Amino acid sequence: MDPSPIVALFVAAFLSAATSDAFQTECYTANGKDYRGRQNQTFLQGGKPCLYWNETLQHPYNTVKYPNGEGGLGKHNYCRNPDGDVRPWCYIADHEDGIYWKYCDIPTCRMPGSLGCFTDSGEPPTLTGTSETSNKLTIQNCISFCRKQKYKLAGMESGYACFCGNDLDYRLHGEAASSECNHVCFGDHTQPCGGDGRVIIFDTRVGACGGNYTSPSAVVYSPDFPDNYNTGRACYWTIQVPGASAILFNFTFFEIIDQTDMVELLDGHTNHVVARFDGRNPPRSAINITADFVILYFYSDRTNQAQGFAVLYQALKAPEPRPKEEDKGVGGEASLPASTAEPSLESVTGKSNDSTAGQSSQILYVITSSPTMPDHNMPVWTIYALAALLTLTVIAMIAKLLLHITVKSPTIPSISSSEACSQNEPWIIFYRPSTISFFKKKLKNHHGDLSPLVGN
Ligand SMILES: *[C@@H]1O[C@H](CO)[C@@H](O)[C@H](O)[C@H]1NC(C)=O
Ligand SMILES: *[C@@H]1O[C@H](CO)[C@@H](O)[C@H](O)[C@H]1NC(C)=O
Ligand SMILES: *[C@@H]1O[C@H](CO)[C@@H](O)[C@H](O)[C@H]1NC(C)=O
Ligand SMILES: *[C@@H]1O[C@H](CO)[C@@H](O)[C@H](O)[C@H]1NC(C)=O
Ligand SMILES: *[C@@H]1O[C@H](CO)[C@@H](O)[C@H](O)[C@H]1NC(C)=O
Ligand SMILES: *[C@@H]1O[C@H](CO)[C@@H](O)[C@H](O)[C@H]1NC(C)=O
Ligand SMILES: [Ca+2]
Repeated sequence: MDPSPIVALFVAAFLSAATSDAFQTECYTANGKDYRGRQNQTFLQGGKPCLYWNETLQHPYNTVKYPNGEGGLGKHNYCRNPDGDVRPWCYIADHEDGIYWKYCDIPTCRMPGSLGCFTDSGEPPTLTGTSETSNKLTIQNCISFCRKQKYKLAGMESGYACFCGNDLDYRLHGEAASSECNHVCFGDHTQPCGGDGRVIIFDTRVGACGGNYTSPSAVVYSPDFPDNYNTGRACYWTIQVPGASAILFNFTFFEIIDQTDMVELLDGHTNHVVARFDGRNPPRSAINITADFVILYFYSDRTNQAQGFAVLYQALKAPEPRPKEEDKGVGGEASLPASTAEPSLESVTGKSNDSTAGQSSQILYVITSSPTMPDHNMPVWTIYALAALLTLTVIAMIAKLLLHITVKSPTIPSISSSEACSQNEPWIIFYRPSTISFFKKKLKNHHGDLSPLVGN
């Protein structure tokens, strides 16, 4: 009479119900930097109207400074996140304490795998499993911590606390507005890590290196998402949907910057590589694979990490055996628009003689034996070029660091003091998330050059 398998089943059912909402979301990143929706006020009902980005010339973010649509800016007044904040925001006409912008609470912007922001009184905690605190907390640090202990849920609070659990009743504690989970993660100031008495909860499958999917649709994230993927990752996910005639893959987020990191889709039965994407060759349309079993493979080398990808897959049911009426002229006519309706679709069969098919045995080797990939087939000149590039990057980074130290240190001494005493508890006192949030607010109003994340 052990109830845990039943509980696990319920959690699984619940989580898959949550991911079926994936088709409604307009965000696949945790901070909504990919939001391109049309909400133009800070709250859907009764929010403050947003200013047009082509009319905010007195502020750092406007279309004169970023004329090429960087960060989604344009001649509109929709909420955007061009500076890597924890969620989309916009400038507003009036101000509070000299702050001329506000976060937007956008119901349609929730990354699949994020279950929302919930209240946590602590008695008992909303997630009752293990917990830890860390001044290097990121969303994925917490998720990995919980995933390693086989929990299904991970929650972050106040920027530095991490809670694990399988508790189904987290919703009973009350859902809060997403804007109440705006504290930055101490380990990454571009991610939201809950609030005071507010826990932001994630499915621990987000950012796992591999997994097995059988539900008709889901979103698979690159390893370590929403952090950058680690070096030397070789991960694979199986997507096997019984009864499916085809599986459609839509890369809703793709950020891989070099050619040596890659994503592949393989026919699960033949292990043929059907599609391969890297920094030079990003996915440009959805991929329709006529198979019920697909393997998604990801590989990263030792340099140039990036945030990775989110891929939404949707299995298409095998068509029911049709009665004869399809042979009549009407049926043929009706099916014509269906085939031309989505010209952006790339239709590939599992038996495609892709030019990269020669490599598939290597991939298969990786999959079936060990998760390390030999990278000895690199010409010597590439190594010299890479070394030169690395040197330049290091110089650039040092220069940038020096610049930052000279510009920033007078304004926020608390950060450097927190580094000094990070071994003990007192850092919590110095390094409040609100300090960082406040610092960010200052940046957005004044010197924009200090927050150069637009367009990256
Ligand atoms: C926001 O957009 C809606 C519809 O797109 C429009 O009717 C409304 O006037 C806009 N509000 C503002 C403040 O621009
Ligand atoms: C900004 O863009 C809007 C929408 O296209 C337009 O109505 C408005 O006149 C523009 N403002 C300026 C200052 O160009
Ligand atoms: C996926 O299935 C394979 C084969 O059944 C198994 O070895 C592997 O551990 C599973 N992976 C996960 C993450 O459950
Ligand atoms: C892929 O997903 C994006 C974002 O949800 C959507 O806008 C786009 O239409 C989808 N593409 C296809 C071909 O389904
Ligand atoms: C994908 O391919 C299958 C089989 O070739 C086809 O039935 C289906 O209509 C295609 N789906 C889309 C969205 O093109
Ligand atoms: C398949 O092979 C044919 C003949 O060798 C070639 O013309 C075609 O481009 C190949 N298709 C792909 C997708 O590589
Ligand atoms: Ca790389």
